[in-house]
Amino acid sequence: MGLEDFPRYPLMFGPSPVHPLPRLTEHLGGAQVWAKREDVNSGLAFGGNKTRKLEYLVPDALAQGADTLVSIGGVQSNHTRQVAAVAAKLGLKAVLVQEAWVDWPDSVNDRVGNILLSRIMGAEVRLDPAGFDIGFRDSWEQALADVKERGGTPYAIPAGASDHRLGGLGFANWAYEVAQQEREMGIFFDTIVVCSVTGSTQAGMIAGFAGQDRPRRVLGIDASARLEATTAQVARIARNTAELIGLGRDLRDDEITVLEGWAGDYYGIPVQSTLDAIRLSGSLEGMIIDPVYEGKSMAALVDLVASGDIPKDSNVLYAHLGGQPALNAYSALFRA
Ligand code: 5PA
Repeated sequence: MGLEDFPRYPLMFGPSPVHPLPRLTEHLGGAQVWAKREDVNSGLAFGGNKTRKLEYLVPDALAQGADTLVSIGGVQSNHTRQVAAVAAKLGLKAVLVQEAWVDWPDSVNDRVGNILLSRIMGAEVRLDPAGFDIGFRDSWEQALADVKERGGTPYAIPAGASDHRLGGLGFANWAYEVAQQEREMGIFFDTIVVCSVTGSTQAGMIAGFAGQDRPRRVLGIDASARLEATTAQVARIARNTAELIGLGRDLRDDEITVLEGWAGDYYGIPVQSTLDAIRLSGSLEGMIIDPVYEGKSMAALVDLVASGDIPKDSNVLYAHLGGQPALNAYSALFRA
């Protein structure tokens, strides 16, 4: 059994673009920095990493005869916005539980950005006061029960489409896509930098790269401020995914690296290094990143390249996973 044995429903334009970041590279004075752009991977409501994951969940949902996708995230969840878009595209309904994952005072937090887009796409949006947690929640079970009670057939998609049997496949495929692009461009990325919260993005990458000949480092950057829970989830999903795609060996612990130091104290609250990274990426490359996820992984990349932890002779690939709509809920941070 290999990855090609799993049906994939196309939701993206094709392989996501890979390009160098020359001005950022020069500024940091170390490794060559490139980006692979999941933020422009699809025409469905700005795409992002969940769109890629959902390519492998959709066939399962359709096979089960589902008519409603049910999922969960924070108020400014990128994931639930992508679920809403995929539901619209397929002619299904979406029920989204939006929890108060971030104690963020912006007065338009529950009106702009991702949640606005989900409403435009016709999703049923349920605000819930529960705080940050990547696990299974009562409110989500309730949403599933409500759909059934109305006579519908729900399809359950956990937070970030991660803790799902098929959750790691999208980014296992990303790893194959990278290898193909490397062959075409004549380059090898020895280091990948990727933001981790619910885990299946990094986990899928690890499982996909593990079957390739040349080893490389996949550095997960925790943005949840709960390193242990994130690392455990990445490890579990990576191992499940490796088994599913027939890797034929167990993953070693040293293949699973999640680093802390850039999340600050709370999920969803940017710290100074996050804001600096957002401005740096925007002003040097015109590449927009968000304050919840990508700003934190970019802050890590900046430090790791500048310190030489990612050595000068390295080619590093920054996985841009999307997430820009949330910036609208953080406008106060950029007035000056
Ligand atoms: C998210 C997740 P994983 O959850 O797969 O580890 O990915 C982290 C991540 N970058 C990185 C962006 C832009 C993301 O949106 N977002 C979640 C959401 O609800 O949007 C699942 C948390």
